Amino acid sequence: MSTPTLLERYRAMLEMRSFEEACQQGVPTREVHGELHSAIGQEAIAAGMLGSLREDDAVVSTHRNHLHALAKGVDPRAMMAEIFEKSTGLCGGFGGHMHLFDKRLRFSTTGIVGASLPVALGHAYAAVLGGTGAVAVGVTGDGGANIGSFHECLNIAGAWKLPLVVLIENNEWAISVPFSESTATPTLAERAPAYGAWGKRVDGLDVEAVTEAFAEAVAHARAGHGPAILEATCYRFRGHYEGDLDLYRKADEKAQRLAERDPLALTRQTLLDRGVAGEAELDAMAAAASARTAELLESVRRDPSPAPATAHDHVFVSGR
Ligand SMILES: Cc1ncc(C[n+]2csc(CCOP(=O)(O)OP(=O)(O)O)c2C)c(N)n1
Repeated sequence: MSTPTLLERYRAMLEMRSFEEACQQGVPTREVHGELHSAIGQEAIAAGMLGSLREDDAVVSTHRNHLHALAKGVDPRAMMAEIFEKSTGLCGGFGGHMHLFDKRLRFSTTGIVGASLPVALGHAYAAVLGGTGAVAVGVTGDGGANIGSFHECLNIAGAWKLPLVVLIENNEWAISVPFSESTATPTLAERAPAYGAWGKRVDGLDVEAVTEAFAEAVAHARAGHGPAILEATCYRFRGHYEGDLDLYRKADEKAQRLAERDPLALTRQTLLDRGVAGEAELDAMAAAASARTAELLESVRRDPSPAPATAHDHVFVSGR
């Protein structure tokens, strides 16, 4: 990757991390209700999605969804307002962090594990019927890859050569269940031949490697060759949700991963090693990203909550 591009990806990763950190602030203050799932430690995967997708491509994400939305180009202000349950949010503050939808950009999420793939499959089928050349990306975790719908969707996508890209974020844990104890094969990408799919496992901390592999997966699906599975390895830095006591992971495992597997620290080191930028410039970049996000949060906090009279809006039965 050319150095300006790596620097741009690094900037995107800084923005992503500061976005997640800003969202965390709303949990103890009770501005954000329900479980907030942070993707800190997984930024290189979302940043690796940049540059490969068209506006009319669909992305269907999971409960850990903020960074995929940013990668798809969803407006960060409208997203943060939704997460902070404001009427200015993407869904008027009714959805909250697990339900971010942007119809124009074909971005959606689901809190139901394994349910992102059937929705993405529908988008992929619609793209074929409409002859649009669009692809659909279905994101899942390693836990979600063991749900029946994963196999069903990939099988039919393979049989019908649908443009489905399955992006697996393998962060080693599905809440308290380690990947090694729940999965029959050492990797998930090696399942690909069973579905007639393209498959690759990539280091999800290496933004350059992810960028290249994601572009390859998208190109495969867009060319009409059928589905692609990209498994990106990473580590979940935070508890499953903010507030999770996280007693199932050993303290030394977490400490080691945090010290050695931080994608931001690794990318920063690459930029320094290649002489692309110096310490001071990279520090300034990080400070600018934090300042921009702090400003965004401050502005979102001034927005109104949805009016109580609208509580029954947007439901199938009014309840009145
Ligand atoms: C159908 C269903 N079963 C269980 C849950 C509860 N649940 C939420 S997240 C999660 C684990 C998901 O693990 P993984 O797919 O690896 O994603 P990660 O949280 O690691 O990003 C579970 C079991 C759910 N939301 N939906």
